[in-house]
Amino acid sequence: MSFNEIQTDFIKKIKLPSDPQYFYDQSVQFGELMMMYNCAIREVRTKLEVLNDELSIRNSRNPIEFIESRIKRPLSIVDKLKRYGEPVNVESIERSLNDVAGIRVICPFIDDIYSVADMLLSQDDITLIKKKDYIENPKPNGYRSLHLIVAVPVPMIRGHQECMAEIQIRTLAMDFWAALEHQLKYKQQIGDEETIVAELKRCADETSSTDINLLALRELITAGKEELSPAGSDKQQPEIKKHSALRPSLKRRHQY
Ligand code: 0O2
Repeated sequence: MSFNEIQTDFIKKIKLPSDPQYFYDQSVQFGELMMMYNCAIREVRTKLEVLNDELSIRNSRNPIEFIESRIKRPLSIVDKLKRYGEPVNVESIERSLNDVAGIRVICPFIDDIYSVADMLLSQDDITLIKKKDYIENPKPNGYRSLHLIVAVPVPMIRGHQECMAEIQIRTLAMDFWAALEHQLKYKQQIGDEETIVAELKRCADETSSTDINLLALRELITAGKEELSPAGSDKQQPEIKKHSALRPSLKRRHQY
């Protein structure tokens, strides 16, 4: 076998494009695109952290428990492009995928989800592209979360670049269920499918009831506190001391 034949065979096996210049150009562009998605994540994270600080002073508690983020793995990118029937190249990623940059915001209570979303979307430079409310309309398996696809301008040397990001906002309880369901079942073929799917759905519904009960409990406690506190007292003072851009809970987990 000649060297050329060996090279062609190798390229076929590892499924690399046979044109080395095209491959080189694509890998450079891929690196630049991923860097831009990373910057978009940083932009959105900073906005969320600032909002959390501001809302924590206004409401005397933190509406964000913690934030995670991730860049979609190359294999998942390829899978999704193939699923959409799109060619696997850098141009398709930018054109067809909205969730390469992913940010997950975990809130203590259901109403915090909507406060955080409203505050974020009221920012001048954030544009809502698509909203999927899986809390109003849970998925058949019980999955709940608010998904926002947003466009965020990323400051680059050649000017601002609009970049898409997916923001998933959910409660601690919704996150707990989704994390376990992701491990146990999400996109997997398993035995005794019917029973497991039904059990997971039951757990999701119970988790959702707990969310509603905890919100009612918080309202009850807040109403009780307001009744007990003397009129005119400065309720915000102790919370201002707690307020810090480096709250440990915001640093707890970083990637999903
Ligand atoms: P990963 O591993 O998180 O990256 P569409 O945009 O409409 O073509 P898509 O992308 O499936 O369809 O959008 P959707 O429904 O908004 O879901 C996007 C993400 O939400 C998923 O990303 C998951 O992170 C999460 N998700 C959606 N459904 C479920 C579910 O049933 N269980 C769990 N645990 N998570 C879910 P990826 O890219 O699929 O996966």
